[in-house]
Amino acid sequence: MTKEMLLIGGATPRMMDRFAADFDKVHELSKVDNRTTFLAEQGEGITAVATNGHDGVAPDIMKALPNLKIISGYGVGYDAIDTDTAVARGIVVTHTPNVLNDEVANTAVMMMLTLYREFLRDEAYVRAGRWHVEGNAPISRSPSNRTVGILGLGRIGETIANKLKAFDATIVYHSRNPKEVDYTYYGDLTKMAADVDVLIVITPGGSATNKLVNREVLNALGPDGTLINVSRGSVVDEAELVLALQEGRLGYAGLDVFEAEPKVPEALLTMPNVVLLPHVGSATVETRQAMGDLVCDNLTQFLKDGTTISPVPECAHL
Ligand code: NAP
Ligand code: 8YV
Repeated sequence: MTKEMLLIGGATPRMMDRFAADFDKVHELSKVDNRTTFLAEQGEGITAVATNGHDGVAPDIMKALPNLKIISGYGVGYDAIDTDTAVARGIVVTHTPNVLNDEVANTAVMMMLTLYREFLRDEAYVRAGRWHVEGNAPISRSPSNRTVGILGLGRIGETIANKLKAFDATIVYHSRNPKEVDYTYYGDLTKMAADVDVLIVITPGGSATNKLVNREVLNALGPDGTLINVSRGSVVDEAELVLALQEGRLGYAGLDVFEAEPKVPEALLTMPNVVLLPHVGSATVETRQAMGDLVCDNLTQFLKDGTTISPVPECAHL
């Protein structure tokens, strides 16, 4: 039987070389003219899919691949993949945990530092020649000694907490279950938001966390508070976030993720108190290479002996 895989989204040349070494045929969805015809003609032969956190696997694709055995995801978040259907069909879903902890944590911390020190404002001040004309730029606020609440103290959340020790932060956290750590646990997210300077959101996306950061939480964070979101846009009620910033009920926001990427609410684009990034939390050469290697390693191992290195928890028993 020929080994055929489907690539959804892009892949680096290094990944393409690995796919070519492991499979007889690599179908690239991005190069397909008519998706319906392609799926009808080729669907039966495809046993493996490589995809990313944004595209996942759409229901029509899942349905059109009756012999699918493995979905290898590029990214740790897999909310765009229907794991219930995968488990029911015995399809293993894998993801890329841990290899990106450091990078995503760096992104969260850098956004926090940027917002406190107003480096984007100050950099623009120099470029616009205002230093010459207007003299010294206005001063900013110190990021040191802040109380930081982490919503989702998992692999990345703990890495963020460790990095913030260098800034003498007091760390508190909220998740569904308390962990064996020295940080103070809050069972109530709104209460935690009221007690912190900065709320960093780093839970998974999906229905369980949908709009967890709502109007009440944003109000509790308050006019001096900072919201950083490096998880998924769905975790924050984006319309309420915009309103809170517009009405001065929330002070600052650092956003790497949005509800309907790549769409960013128009109102945010002109706000000086927000930092907006195009979902680049893990986007460095080094980390993306490690993620790509893990995507390929999962496929290679599966082809060899039917096991995988990093299945998502729902598929660990398969
Ligand atoms: P993880 O180790 O599974 O940690 C997730 C944490 O969220 C856990 O502490 C979990 O604790 C908590 N959590 C889950 N559901 C919750 C809920 N309903 N309410 C409150 N807390 C909840 O995951 P990770 O590896 O740190 O990754 C986290 C997420 O970051 C990913 O799923 C992905 O969406 C996002 N991410 C974004 C980027 C980016 O580029 N911006 C990059 C990588 C990852 P409990 O189970 O105890 O609740
Ligand atoms: C990736 C991510 O940018 O790991 C995740 O969950 O969101 C990011 O690392 C994304 O998965 C690639 O599409």
